[in-house]
Amino acid sequence: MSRACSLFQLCQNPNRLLLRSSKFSKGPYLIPSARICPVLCLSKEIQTSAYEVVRGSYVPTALVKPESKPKDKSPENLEGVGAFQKLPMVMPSVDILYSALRKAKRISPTKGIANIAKRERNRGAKQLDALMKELAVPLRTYSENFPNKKYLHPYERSLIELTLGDGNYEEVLGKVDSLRKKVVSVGKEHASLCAKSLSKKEAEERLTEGIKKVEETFNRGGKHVDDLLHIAKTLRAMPVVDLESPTLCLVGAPNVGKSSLVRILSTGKPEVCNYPFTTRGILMGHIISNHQTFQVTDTPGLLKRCDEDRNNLEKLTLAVLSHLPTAILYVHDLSGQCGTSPSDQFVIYKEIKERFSEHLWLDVVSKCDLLQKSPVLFATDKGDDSDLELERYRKLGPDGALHVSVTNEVGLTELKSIVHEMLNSQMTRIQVQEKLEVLT
Ligand SMILES: Nc1nc2c(ncn2[C@@H]2O[C@H](COP(=O)(O)OP(=O)(O)OP(=O)(O)O)[C@@H](O)[C@H]2O)c(=O)[nH]1
Ligand SMILES: [Mg+2]
Repeated sequence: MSRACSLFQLCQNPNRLLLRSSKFSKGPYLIPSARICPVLCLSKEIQTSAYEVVRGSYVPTALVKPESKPKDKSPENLEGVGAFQKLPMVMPSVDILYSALRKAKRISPTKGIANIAKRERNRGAKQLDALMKELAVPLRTYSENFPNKKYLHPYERSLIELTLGDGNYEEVLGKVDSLRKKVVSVGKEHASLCAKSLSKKEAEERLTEGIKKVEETFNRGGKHVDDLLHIAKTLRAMPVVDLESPTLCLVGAPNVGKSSLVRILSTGKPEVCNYPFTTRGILMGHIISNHQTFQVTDTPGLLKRCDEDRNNLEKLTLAVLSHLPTAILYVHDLSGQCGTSPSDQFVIYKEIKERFSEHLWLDVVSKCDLLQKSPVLFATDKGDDSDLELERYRKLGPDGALHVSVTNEVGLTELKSIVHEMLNSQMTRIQVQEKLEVLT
């Protein structure tokens, strides 16, 4: 028995399906009733644009309203972030189909039709029309309420591209919209056929056939709705950034101890492990001090390579630095433990410092408990001894860098105090920027 067919039959006995689909009845799939209301309101607009009751019969009308184009939704505030928290809740495709079938089966023929054949074709056309509408309305809501990527804040645009893959977001939305169009077209075609039936038997057969075809059409594209559900869940889980709160961003090569410091400095509890790229996304923690809230962002590590060769994790780090007004805490590990030699870290550091020179900046040398004898030389470190700046870097890190150890709790009080000062300066910068924006 096909999935489509079984769903149709289960509509006669909904309890069976409820048991099977009970995994969707809890957790992230649960749609709050407040969110359902707009869908129900919209449904009237889509319903029966191509059919109307004429002298007790349900027949196609020539007055088919042209389909209004889905709105190219631009958010009210182009500069803001937070679009992911406003994404519509997407229902699993199987739930949309089941709910649509159940509602369609409840539709009765228009009252007062005495002729049995007329009554049956009226019922059939109305049920097919309702089925089509119940499937199309949620899909239309998704197409209209998932924001167009081009109107998002550049940071959120980068998150979409780097976490979902370039073009994937638009592709899935496009497929959901073409599924809607197919369902509408097949639904209308079969409702129209049903409305032309000459006998009760023929109307019943056409109704069964129509439902089967609409179900098959929907099932063929149901995967795209489920993909969209997955996308919405992924994006909603992204950390929420407040552009008006000062933010500290920890940057450095992989495995240098960034996450360990985020755990010390903020409420954030990122995973800490002794291998590169433990941190695989942007993580957010907070510092709450004197009624002020600051944000702390942990980022994936950066390797010594050109931008074209960078992986999406490294690109996420660069996106944070490029698009968010952050102060930078740059972490250097000169102990040899992290896997990137001090010489390579020096190259990465110089590049990032030059690129983001306008950011407030603090250099920290981590793991100083391991630095009894500096510099720690290891096989991969091919430093050029004639470069004095590099020599100094390999011994002590950049000029003025603060040496800390999470393990031995060295330098942490001083670090917290400098970070606090830096975030206060960042706050002043944000306020000045806001004033300038008001004036221009
Ligand atoms: N000895 C010593 N080890 C440390 C110190 N800080 C961190 N580590 C260790 O260094 C390793 C890497 O630490 P993480 O904080 O995960 O480093 P990361 O920079 O966030 O790593 P990625 O997320 O992979 O880029 C872990 O095994 C930590 O326990 C320290 O002060 N001293
Ligand atoms: Mg980390």
